[in-house]
Amino acid sequence: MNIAAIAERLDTAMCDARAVPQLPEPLSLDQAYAVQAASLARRYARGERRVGIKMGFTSLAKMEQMGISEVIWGRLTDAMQVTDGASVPLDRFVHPRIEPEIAFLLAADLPGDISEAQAYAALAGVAPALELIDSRYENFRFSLSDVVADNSSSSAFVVGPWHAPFPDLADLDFTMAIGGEPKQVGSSAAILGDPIRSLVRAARLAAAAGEPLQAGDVVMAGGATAAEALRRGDHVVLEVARLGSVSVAID
Ligand code: OOG
Ligand code: MG
Repeated sequence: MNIAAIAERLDTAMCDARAVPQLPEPLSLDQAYAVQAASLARRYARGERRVGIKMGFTSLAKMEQMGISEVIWGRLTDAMQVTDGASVPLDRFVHPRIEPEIAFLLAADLPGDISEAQAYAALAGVAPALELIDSRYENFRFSLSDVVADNSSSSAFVVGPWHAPFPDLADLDFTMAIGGEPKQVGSSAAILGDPIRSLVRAARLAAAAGEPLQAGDVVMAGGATAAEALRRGDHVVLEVARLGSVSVAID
């Protein structure tokens, strides 16, 4: 199967919310990112706009849950963004999960090689954020190249109120509750020791792919804890110390 055919298969699985088998032949990582780019090109052709990127497997909790220990990234489009506090229909997804994250809003374009201080200096805002991931593969099982080809399970994301950046994001307590019950608790320290490091990595990966991060982009730093499966009727609230909260409901 060629790159375009695999991209079409994964894009159709996403549009129809119907799972497909894992890829029959293992792709190289470069081929997997080429599939991702080709499947995003299909979305852009339908009128969607790239608004940023998401990082994946930036915490041990996520690596252990999915059995993958390499940092990956995916593209975010405007159609994936859900308004804070809104509801999303469950049938838009195959088998969605939710995870607590931090989002960055960029005030400046970023080259590929930046320091943590440069990353902080480029921030327009920081926010608590929820990522709704959804694998297009049966049983949410995949290899590294499978998940990269599938836009790193990107599906939807919710960003809370933007907070003015402050230069110490390394140890903020996270509590993600579903139906009022705390389901995952953790700290921003779980994200590479300090989530700003995820932005440094994001800048490098995006630039290496020929799509450097730009002013106005949103970067999702990656799940700080394991993800939780979503069910119809769930109301999910994430509270992050000093940043406030963000929520979403599943219809
Ligand atoms: C892959 C996406 C990982 C994260 O925050 O670590 C990710 C997956 O778990 O399906 O989004
Ligand atoms: Mg994530």
